[in-house]
Amino acid sequence: MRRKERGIHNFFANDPEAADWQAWGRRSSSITRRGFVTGLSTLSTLVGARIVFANQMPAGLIPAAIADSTDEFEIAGKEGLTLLNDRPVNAETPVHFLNDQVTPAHRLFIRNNGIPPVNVNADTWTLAIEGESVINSKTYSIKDLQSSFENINRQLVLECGGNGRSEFNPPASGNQWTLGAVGCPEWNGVRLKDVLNDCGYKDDAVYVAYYGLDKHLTGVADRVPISRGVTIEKALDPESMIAWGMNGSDLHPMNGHPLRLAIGGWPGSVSGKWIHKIVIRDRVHDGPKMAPPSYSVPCDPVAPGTTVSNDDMCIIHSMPVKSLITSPQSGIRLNIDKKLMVNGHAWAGDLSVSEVKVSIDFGQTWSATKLQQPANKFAWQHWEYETTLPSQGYYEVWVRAIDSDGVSQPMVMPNWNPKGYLNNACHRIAVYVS
Ligand SMILES: Nc1nc2c(c(=O)[nH]1)N[C@H]1C(S)=C(S)[C@@H](COP(=O)(O)O)O[C@H]1N2
Ligand SMILES: [Mo]
Repeated sequence: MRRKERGIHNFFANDPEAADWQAWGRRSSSITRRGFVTGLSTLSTLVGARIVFANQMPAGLIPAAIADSTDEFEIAGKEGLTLLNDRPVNAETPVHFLNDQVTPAHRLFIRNNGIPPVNVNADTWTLAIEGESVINSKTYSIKDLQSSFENINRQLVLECGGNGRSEFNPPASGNQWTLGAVGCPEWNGVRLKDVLNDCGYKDDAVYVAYYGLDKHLTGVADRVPISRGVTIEKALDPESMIAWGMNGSDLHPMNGHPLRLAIGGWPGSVSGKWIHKIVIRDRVHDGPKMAPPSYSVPCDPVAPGTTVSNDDMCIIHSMPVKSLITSPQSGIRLNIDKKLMVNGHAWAGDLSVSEVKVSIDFGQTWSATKLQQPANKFAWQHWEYETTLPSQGYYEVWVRAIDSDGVSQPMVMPNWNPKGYLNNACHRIAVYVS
């Protein structure tokens, strides 16, 4: 088990040299490993204000505002998330905090490839529709979008393609997501399709892609951190959205405020944040992190550890079937006379979930759970199960979802791939009965 706790003391104790630069801008040569890269602006976020005399602060000083805390790092409005990296900011949600049927904004993971824009003004923000295959290029303000097109609200699963990466062996580099780079909030916005139709597109349109206003980590002005897209068919799906809100409020700054794409069922990376331009392409989009090996897996399965050439990699479309036990929290202690209530969610990319099963005997027998229909297409589905455990001792509850094509989650690691995507192995929790 990897420790996920990254308290400030821990951070300074483990690598004071790195911590020093990360906190105060004194760069040492040892800062290339994966880990915490806390810029001064992040430290300001942590203390909750700009540090006025920052350049006077002694090297290695832990700000008093957070020195007493044994908490993990926290991002305003995202309390309880586990920070994996803070330059760029990447944070995942502990599974038991995903128990809400509709994920609240403060429980939604953050996956940034670059530095989010600051001083965002939603009133002056614009979205341009361009590209080789557009008929009439147009630019919309957010108010234009709100008043010109039908406003819709949809619960759509957003899951990073690399969710579950930490389990792959040999390990894959990248954010070591465990289970919590997923959520299903309600998005508020308009259909991407309606906007594309308003501009018109030629017969040769094959891809629709986004550009956001986040900056590249190198700071190079016109270098784009990520620009991905989906096939025209997926873009025209009536559930694919341009969203300005989440659960009836503005988007959180880390989740794309003031405007983003919300495209259910495909890797989260296609749901561009802080979008200012959408391009209708006559070819597969060629933005940064679009082509293999990014968000791609071997077209045919390979043995773990195999080197795969980019030509043999295929861009991920639909995500695979998956499920979580969001209650109880793993490690729960139960009285022998008490019923065990288990519940969670299941989702299946472009498909729906037809069955969710639970095992309390390491997969020898499986019982059906009560499974609900999704609130709308591409929303996750809630399931629940009640049982009594036969005697005192240690148990594991395993959950397994089966999609509408009859394909099940695997018990063990699915197809190993060089970048560690699409881990949909079954989730399990520990239960002690006494
Ligand atoms: N502009 C922009 N859009 C982006 C990203 C990004 O770094 N920049 N990250 C992508 C990735 S990889 C994922 S998984 C989702 C994460 O969305 P969230 O941070 O709102 O959870 O946003 C996608 N959209
Ligand atoms: Mo992602």
